[in-house]
Amino acid sequence: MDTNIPNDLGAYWMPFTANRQFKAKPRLLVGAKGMFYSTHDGRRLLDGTAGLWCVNAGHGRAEIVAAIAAQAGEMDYAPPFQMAHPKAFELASRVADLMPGDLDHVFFANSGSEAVDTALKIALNYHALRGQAGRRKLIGRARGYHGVGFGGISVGGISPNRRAFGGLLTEIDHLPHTHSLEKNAFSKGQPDWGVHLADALEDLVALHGAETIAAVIVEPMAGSTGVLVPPKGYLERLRSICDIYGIVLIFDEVITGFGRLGAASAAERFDVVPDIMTLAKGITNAAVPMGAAVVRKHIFETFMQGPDGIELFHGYTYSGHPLACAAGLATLDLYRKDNLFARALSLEPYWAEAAHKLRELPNVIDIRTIGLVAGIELAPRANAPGARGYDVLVKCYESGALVRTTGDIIALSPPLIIENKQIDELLAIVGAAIKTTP
Ligand code: PXG
Repeated sequence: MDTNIPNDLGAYWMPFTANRQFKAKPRLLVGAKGMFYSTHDGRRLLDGTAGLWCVNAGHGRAEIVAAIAAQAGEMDYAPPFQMAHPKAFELASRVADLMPGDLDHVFFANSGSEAVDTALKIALNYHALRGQAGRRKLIGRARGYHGVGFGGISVGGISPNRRAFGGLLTEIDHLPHTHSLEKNAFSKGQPDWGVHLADALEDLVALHGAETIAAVIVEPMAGSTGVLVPPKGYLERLRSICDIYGIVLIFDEVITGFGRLGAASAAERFDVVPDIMTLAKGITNAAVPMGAAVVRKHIFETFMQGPDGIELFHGYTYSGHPLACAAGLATLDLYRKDNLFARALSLEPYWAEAAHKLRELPNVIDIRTIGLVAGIELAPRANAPGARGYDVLVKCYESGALVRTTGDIIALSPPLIIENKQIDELLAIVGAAIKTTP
């Protein structure tokens, strides 16, 4: 008997969910430990997605639980405007230490979406402070996901999001995305083809004029829209074009931050330092919501040289919330103690091998891997895009693994504590689901 299902599912309007489909056949998670969730019907579910790309150190880590509990007892909340508490400074320093180059200053938010809004606003304000208020345009990329704020959906490149609300911000343009099923299917790591796609930024500069462009925002590896790995040389070229034209380069590292690609950041892995970086998810191992925008020294200093008084008219009631900071500090300690970023890197070859073994299965048209991420793309059913992917997701759930699908692309991103035999188990469940899904 499903004793754990609440008797009324009506009031809760579920996010990014087919509410009616779900409520007809609910899938409730009621517990989590290590690599596993437990379900309302008493089953164990191997976590193939680290929650939602966020529980990088695995579930229910005692050190994080203890840190949150202790902080809740000591001081539940402190206002962040004109006041502060010590752990916010400590966590900011620790995060800055982990990030490359002179990404030295950290602004706290509560989610990836807020981190993105923060980054875009900082970029606009930065130019205005330098007497370049004409730089208002924000450039995103097709198939980019930057959360659901008005800024994020506008620079994002997901058509339903943009069509619904994204047109409200008008000073927006987009680069093409970097994936080609013809040119770089079945790549392990960075594909060889596609560096030239960065030159589209030159075209946008020619079209709009550099003096109107504030920032370019990209995910170094696009996650939500199906694991799009940057071609070799692509991020470097974006960096150099931004340098030439004084455009602020923003890396949205909400997914890639904190070990997913085998380094503290994608910026470190790819050796390209953006001007602003957004973080969330793994910053607290998802135990308490938190996001952050990290900025380079020259940007921060521009604000600090402005008129005396409040330098940036921006902030949230819960910026640097004490519980989030406590969770963040305990999380960073765990990442270091367990050496999890290096662990992810060392697992990468085994992970890639295991994922690419599925390439002979029916309907598999691409597999792409990097770090502890795999995207497995299935051919869509005629006239029913996404249906095959959804069926695979449900089948995996029923046979003991949590996976994530976006349309017909299965995205896997397990906690970085995964063992080889669990990699085998995960890919076996996914493989069987693909094989038996018409
Ligand atoms: N930027 C990126 C790159 C993200 O992946 C956000 C911003 C927004 O973060 P918040 O915390 O506001 O949700 C994200 C979020 C998926 C999926 O299915 C991924 C996200 C959110 C929902 C679903 O891959 N990432």
